[in-house]
Amino acid sequence: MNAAGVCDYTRADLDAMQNSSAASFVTKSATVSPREGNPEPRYRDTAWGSINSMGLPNFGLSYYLSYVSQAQQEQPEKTYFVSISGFSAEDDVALLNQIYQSDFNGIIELNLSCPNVVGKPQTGYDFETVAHVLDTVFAQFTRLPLGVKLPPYFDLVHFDQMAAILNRYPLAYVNSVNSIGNGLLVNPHSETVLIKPKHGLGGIGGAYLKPTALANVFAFRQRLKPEIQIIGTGGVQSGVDVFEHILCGADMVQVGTALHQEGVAVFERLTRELRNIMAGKGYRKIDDFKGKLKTLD
Ligand code: RRO
Repeated sequence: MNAAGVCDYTRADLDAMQNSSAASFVTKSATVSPREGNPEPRYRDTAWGSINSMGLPNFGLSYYLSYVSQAQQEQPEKTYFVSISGFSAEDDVALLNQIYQSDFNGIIELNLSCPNVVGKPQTGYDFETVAHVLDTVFAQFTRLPLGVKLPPYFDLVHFDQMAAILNRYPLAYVNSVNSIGNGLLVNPHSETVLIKPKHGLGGIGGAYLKPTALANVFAFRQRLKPEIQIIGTGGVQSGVDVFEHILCGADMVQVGTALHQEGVAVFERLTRELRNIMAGKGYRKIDDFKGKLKTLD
C-alpha cells in the first residue's frame, strides 16, 4: 500500500490508489481544519530518494472520511486506513471523536512523526508525550484498530524504551518509519538547497532510508509483543526491498518515494518481483520467511 503522504492528498490521488492493485490505502495525515502546508517548492525527488517539507497540507479530516465512506461502499472487502496528526493529545481526541461519529470502519493511523511543521517537534522523539497521548487515546477509543507511525530511532536504548511504552497499549500496529527528519540535500552546481521551507531541511525518503527502516522494523519486531503487527516503510523500490522488509518482520509494506516517482503501477511491479523471488527460493507463502532474518551469532 502507499505510505501516508504519497498519492493520498487529492480525490484524484485517492481514486488512483483505489483503482490500483495495492491491497489498501491510507489517506494523507489529516488535521481537524484544512491546512495549506509549507511554501513550494516543498518536495524533490533525487536519484537516491526524496526530500520533503510539505508541512502537513490536507483538506481536513472530514474530506478524507467522506472519501473513504464512499470507497467502503464500492469495495467493502477492502480495509481502509485513515491517518490523523493532531498537535496535542486534545487534538487527537477531537480527531478520533470525529472518526467515531462517522461510519468509518477501517484502521486508524496516528502519525506521531511529522517532521515538517515549524515549531512542532516530532512527538515520537518525546517519550513522555507519546505515553501521555496513548494513555489519553486508549482511555476513550478502543473499538477501531489503531496503529502509530513512528519516526526512525537510531539508538538501541531508544528501541528498548519506546517498545516498553508501546507494549502497554492495545495497539494494532507500529509503522516504521516516517522520513528521516531534517536532512539536507544540496545541488552542488547551483550551490542551493532543493526545497524552500526551513532553509532547505526536510524529511528524507527513498534509498537513503532503507537501512534505517529495516533496522527499525527488525529491532521493534524483537521487542514488541506479538499482537502488535509491524508495517515496514522506507526505501522500497523493488521486490527485493519488500522481501527484506518482510524478512526483518514486517507484516505489511508501504511505498512512499517510489510511488511518487513511478505512480500506482509500482504495486504490480513490486508484487511481480516479490512473487519471482519467492518462487526462486521455493517459498509459497509470506509466513515461510516473515521475520526469519538470520543473524551471525
Ligand atoms: O506533510 C509533511 O510534511 C510530512 C508528514 Br505529515 C509526515 O508525516 N512525514 C513527512 O515526511 N512529511
